[in-house]
Amino acid sequence: MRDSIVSRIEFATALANEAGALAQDYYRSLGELTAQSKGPQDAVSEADREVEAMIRAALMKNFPNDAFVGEESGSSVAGKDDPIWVVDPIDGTQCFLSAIPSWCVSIGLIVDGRIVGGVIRDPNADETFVGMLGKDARCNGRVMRPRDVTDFTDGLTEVGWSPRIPAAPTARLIENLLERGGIYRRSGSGALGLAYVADGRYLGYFEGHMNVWDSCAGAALVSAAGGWVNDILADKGLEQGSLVAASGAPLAAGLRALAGEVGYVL
Ligand code: LIP
Repeated sequence: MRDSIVSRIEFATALANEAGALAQDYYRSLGELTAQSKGPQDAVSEADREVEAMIRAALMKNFPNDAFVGEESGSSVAGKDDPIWVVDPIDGTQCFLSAIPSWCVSIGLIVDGRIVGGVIRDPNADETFVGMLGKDARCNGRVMRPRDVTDFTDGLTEVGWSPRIPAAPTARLIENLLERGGIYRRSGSGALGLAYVADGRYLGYFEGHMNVWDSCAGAALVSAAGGWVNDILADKGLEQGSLVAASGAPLAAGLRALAGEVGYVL
């Protein structure tokens, strides 16, 4: 299976670059898109749907026995042991529709119940992040490493939030982070935030709940880069999403403590 994981990630890398170009075409003509609301702070347009359709068709053509989980088109039926593709065609949709260049294409791969690889494409910055468990994680071919700090005072930490969870615990977590001398940032794309942890640009990332298509590829990048990320597939995470926390390994205890103080158990 390892060879087939390598070939799948290689295929997904080229596909993510193509999908990023298609998304960017839509991004350049935002005025022609029709945005719809799926709920508070949860928008979608034909760009999301068309980019996901393109990714899904290419993956199913080349790997017809694999399963697919997509933000916009749902899940295909998976055999127990089938590889599963987990795709967010445009992560950071709210930013995308607001003409803020903080969004990406995210393609994750699960084999035998484990996240084994992922690709994140940011066409705005012309960066492609690729990670494979047991190999490494790279940004445009450069090997990535998370920061190896043990506290929050020497860099940025992203904290995400969505109306899927109560506001108070996240607000308190941000306050506690600032009290520790940390600096809070919110980009609007959890996938890109996790890629930045893998690349040492962020000290860490925390969000009380993310859907699996938002977090899968980013979790793969952090693990492949040698960082720490919680098990986002535990407790039905594939179906229901999960809390997401990631950092360099030395900061994991600090991030767990920060989450624990506001009631999130990691
Ligand atoms: C987004 C996530 C982000 C979360 C947002 C939204 P989308 O994904 O990346 O972390 O806080 O609510 O879910 O909806 O832009 O694909």
